[in-house]
Amino acid sequence: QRRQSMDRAEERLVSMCEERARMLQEQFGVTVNHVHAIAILIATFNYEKSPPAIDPDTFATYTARTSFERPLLNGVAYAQRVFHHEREMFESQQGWIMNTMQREPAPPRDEYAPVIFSQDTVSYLARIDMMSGEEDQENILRARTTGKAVLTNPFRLLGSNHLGVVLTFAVYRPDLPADASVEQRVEATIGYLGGGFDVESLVENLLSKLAGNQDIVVNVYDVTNASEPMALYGPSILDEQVPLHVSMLDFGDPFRRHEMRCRYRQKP
Ligand code: WA2
Repeated sequence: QRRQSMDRAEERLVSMCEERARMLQEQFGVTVNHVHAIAILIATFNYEKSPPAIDPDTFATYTARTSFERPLLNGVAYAQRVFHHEREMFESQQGWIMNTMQREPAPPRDEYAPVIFSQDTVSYLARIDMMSGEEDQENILRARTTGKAVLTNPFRLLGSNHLGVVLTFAVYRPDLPADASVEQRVEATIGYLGGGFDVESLVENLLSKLAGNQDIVVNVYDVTNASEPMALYGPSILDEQVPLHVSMLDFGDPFRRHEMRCRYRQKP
């Protein structure tokens, strides 16, 4: 009798965890796909058209109207690749000076990634050289060599200070061949499109709508380095004795591993 109710409790934990993991992975996937589509939109409409076919207001309007397609993202922004020798010309054409994330004028470097378009929800990214942030810079470099969606380590996002991860796609000149080498990819890179997965508030909101939410504790980790899991979502765990179910998560960056760990709030 006792044995059977234990099995049922375990089964319920497994099914609640798997349901949540599938749902989160699904919402991640649709969000990544839509950001990918905007990257192609920019490559199509903003390359070598003079005047450019997308301006900051058009980008803000389009991204606001399509935000329902990106349910877990705090917003989307486009950073243009600017080389050092182009900086003076760029800044005088834009009529502003690029800043670092610390709100200081960007110090000289080989190249920059100033945000020229942003959704209103992340308007604080405007004019920031995204290469001035460690996590964003790593993403930019990995996005352009791979041509794939890339994610950062968990960190606290600008603006909200919520725990999350940043998604980046490189935007290439449309003449990039499908079988391009790494060198060709880097050379053909014209900018970067991305945004922050606000895991702390948007995943909370997602999970809070599910039945049985009061009964379990959910954590999400980046386990790319299996011996050093990095917390991405959920309360810190004190009681390690409670039975646990682990569901795999695939957020679409093959370089990273994520998992969801679920347990009952109290022993069943
Ligand atoms: N987006 C939102 N919040 C952030 C953030 C970010 N990056 N970085 C820190 N907090 C413009 O990789 C290009 C968006 C990065 C794209």
